Amino acid sequence: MGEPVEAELVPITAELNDIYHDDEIREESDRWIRLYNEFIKVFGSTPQLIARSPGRVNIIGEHIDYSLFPVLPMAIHADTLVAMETKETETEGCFKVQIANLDGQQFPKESWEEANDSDIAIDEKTHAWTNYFRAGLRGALKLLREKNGSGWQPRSMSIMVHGTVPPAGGLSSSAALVTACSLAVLYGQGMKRVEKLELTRLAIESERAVGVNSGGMDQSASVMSVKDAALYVQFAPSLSVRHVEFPKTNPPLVFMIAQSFVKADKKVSGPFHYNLRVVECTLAALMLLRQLLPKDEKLPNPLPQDDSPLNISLGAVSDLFWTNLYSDEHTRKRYPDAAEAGVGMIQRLDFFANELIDKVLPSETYSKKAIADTLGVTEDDLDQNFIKKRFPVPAERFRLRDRAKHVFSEAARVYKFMDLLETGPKAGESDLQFAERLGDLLNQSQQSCRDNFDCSTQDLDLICMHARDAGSLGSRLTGAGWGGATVHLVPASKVNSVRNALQRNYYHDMWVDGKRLTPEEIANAVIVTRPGSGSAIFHTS
Ligand code: NG1
Ligand code: MG
Repeated sequence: MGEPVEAELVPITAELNDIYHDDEIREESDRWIRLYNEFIKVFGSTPQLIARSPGRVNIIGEHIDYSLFPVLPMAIHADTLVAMETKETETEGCFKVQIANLDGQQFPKESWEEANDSDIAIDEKTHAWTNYFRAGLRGALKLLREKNGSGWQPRSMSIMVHGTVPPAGGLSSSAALVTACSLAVLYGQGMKRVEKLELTRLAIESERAVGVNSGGMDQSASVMSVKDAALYVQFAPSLSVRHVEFPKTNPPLVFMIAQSFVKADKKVSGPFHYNLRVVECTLAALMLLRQLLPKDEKLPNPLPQDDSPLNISLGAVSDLFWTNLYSDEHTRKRYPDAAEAGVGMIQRLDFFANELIDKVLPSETYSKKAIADTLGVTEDDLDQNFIKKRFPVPAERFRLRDRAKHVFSEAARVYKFMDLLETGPKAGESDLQFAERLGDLLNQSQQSCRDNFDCSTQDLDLICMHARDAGSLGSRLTGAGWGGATVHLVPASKVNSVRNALQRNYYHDMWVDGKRLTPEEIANAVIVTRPGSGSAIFHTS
């Protein structure tokens, strides 16, 4: 296990092999040169820097980061590049922004002016591609103003973007874009020492401005990953990460990513999917808190006011329960079977998932009224503080029990997965048997995402079934779900068998957006991946 990451700085380099694995450099350097030349063609001058931030695949720990439980993603080599040049402003009191994309036809060029002290406007309704840049720009300017004092004036910026993370593909294209944009603005506007943790926090906040009440996993993986190591991310008591290497096994194990081509565009489906799950997990936490606390103990009042869903989280509630259990005779009496269960973190989480939740949240769904009555607040309080605040969701009923069961069981699986990585194969156990135990955890995660969290689709289930039949040891959706990508733990000797099975059974004769998939798109739909490096600044001059 690597050492915890202190206030490390985003690396500044002029070497592509600091960023990519050797066999990726050829295709990437062609792309970088194309971006550099197109920048000169469109803006008539050369970029001073290229900021880069990758997408990520989540190995295990799905939909638990906003409940403050640790997760295990890894950066992939697909990334967003942001080439930038800053110049003195021409007109006093404001600065100019012009932004283009290497895929000009898909993402049209925009240019506009901003007043020096403007709080960059983002219209969530337009879903403009530049909204992600605006989100990054807003966050970066806020930090720059804090650091430089109020007299500081931003310089005008020319930006050209190019991303290779498939949009709405469950590989965090949004976090890669927001993070790369924030990094480019910070560095381009004069912050020559960018701390990884500071950039990560900024990117997490910025991304919420686009209308998704997201957790912090993607931005953490995008910024803080290092080559050849997965990233163990903890959110409580504060954001911290550890680099995790995989044990060498025989046969060697690889991770494969398979796209479903089902667009999971969270900006559009948020109120019915992602943002609704955040509300359900938050309400489940409140209901648990109310019933796990002694009757006479009041809920935190007023109910938490700040934006993030992290103020009342399932992670915080379970921590509070176990602390109370050991310090409060009254709680121990009410939950006698908890005392002997909750010795280690895994036992505590399994106890919640398998026993406590069914007792405390027995109903399949809860109406707003039932929740309000249990909490001793009005339905309007719930609307104001959680259901309609900032990320409004239209739901009137909430599936609290199953969401909570998923979260606690998934959090336990992350700890189990980490334990396995740390201990390696048991005495007398073959590497393959050991790998099968890792794979089982991934399969259990997929089942819980499907049955308890309801964020899978039949396409994702189909891909996982065919991959397992063809030799994958563990297959699951990765990212928010509802489409997007899947991740598979596969012995190297089975990679072709899995790829062929998916091409034969899933991608064969497939149409996306009215067009048949080309052989190249099918070939790129299933990739072998490995842990890539995080954000970096490429200094061109
Ligand atoms: P995606 O949609 O794959 O980028 C989202 C959230 C994460 C996490 C996962 C589910 C955003 C930006 N990210 O990831 O915080 O909650 O879903 O584990 O919404
Ligand atoms: Mg995303």
